[in-house]
Amino acid sequence: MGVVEVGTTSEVEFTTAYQPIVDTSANGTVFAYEALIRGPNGEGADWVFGNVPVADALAFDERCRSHALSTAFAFGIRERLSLNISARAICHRRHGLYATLRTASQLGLRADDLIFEMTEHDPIPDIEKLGRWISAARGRKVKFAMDDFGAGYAGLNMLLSLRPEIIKLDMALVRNVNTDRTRQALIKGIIDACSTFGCLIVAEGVETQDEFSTLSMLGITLMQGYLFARPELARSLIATSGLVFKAEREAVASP
Ligand SMILES: [Ca+2]
Repeated sequence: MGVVEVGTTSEVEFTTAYQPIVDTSANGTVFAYEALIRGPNGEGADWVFGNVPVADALAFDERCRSHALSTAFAFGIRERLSLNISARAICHRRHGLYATLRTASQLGLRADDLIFEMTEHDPIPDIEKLGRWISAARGRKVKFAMDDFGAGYAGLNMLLSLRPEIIKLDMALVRNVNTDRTRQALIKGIIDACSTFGCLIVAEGVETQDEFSTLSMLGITLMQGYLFARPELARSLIATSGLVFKAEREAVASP
């Protein structure tokens, strides 16, 4: 459990849970674990960040990524790690991307095993500057994913400007994809566009066998969601990994 003092009078307790992104073309092996911030009793990220003063948000966010790295290291998780970072934080000199890379280096974790999921809930004021920071980080073999693609501001302009290695289709696009031909057509178009620059696609929030089957038919092999595994704390992740993999295999074995 991490405890971070914020502001002058308060502190915030948090921990990290990990949810696998599975490769359904490889018997459901884990492609990466996404690190997700949680409260001490399993509260969601919004609850945790709701306790953090706005002025401390970037520093706290960086502390969360450090905690995710050190916890994964302590529990012997050696798969790729996918870390959430806001587009604004990437460029922050003190609490941004490079602070996280320094932590990874101190732990002996390889930069090319790290994926940064760019989240953005506000417009990006200077996308060219962001692109320069991302290009520089790619020199260290770091990979970037565009999070929640199809929701909010994570849209076509970012895709075209930043050319991420991975995009994560928002669960709003995935939900009931099996019964909605418009969603299927949109996803086909995204797959076509991404294939022109070698961008991988992850479907987020996959919950049913029917969604899984339709996404597979469309050609998506990387998936994340309750159908495969819920976010788990590192300790229980190790203890239940057999069950996680069993669920993945059953899902993959379906049509
Ligand atoms: Ca994410």
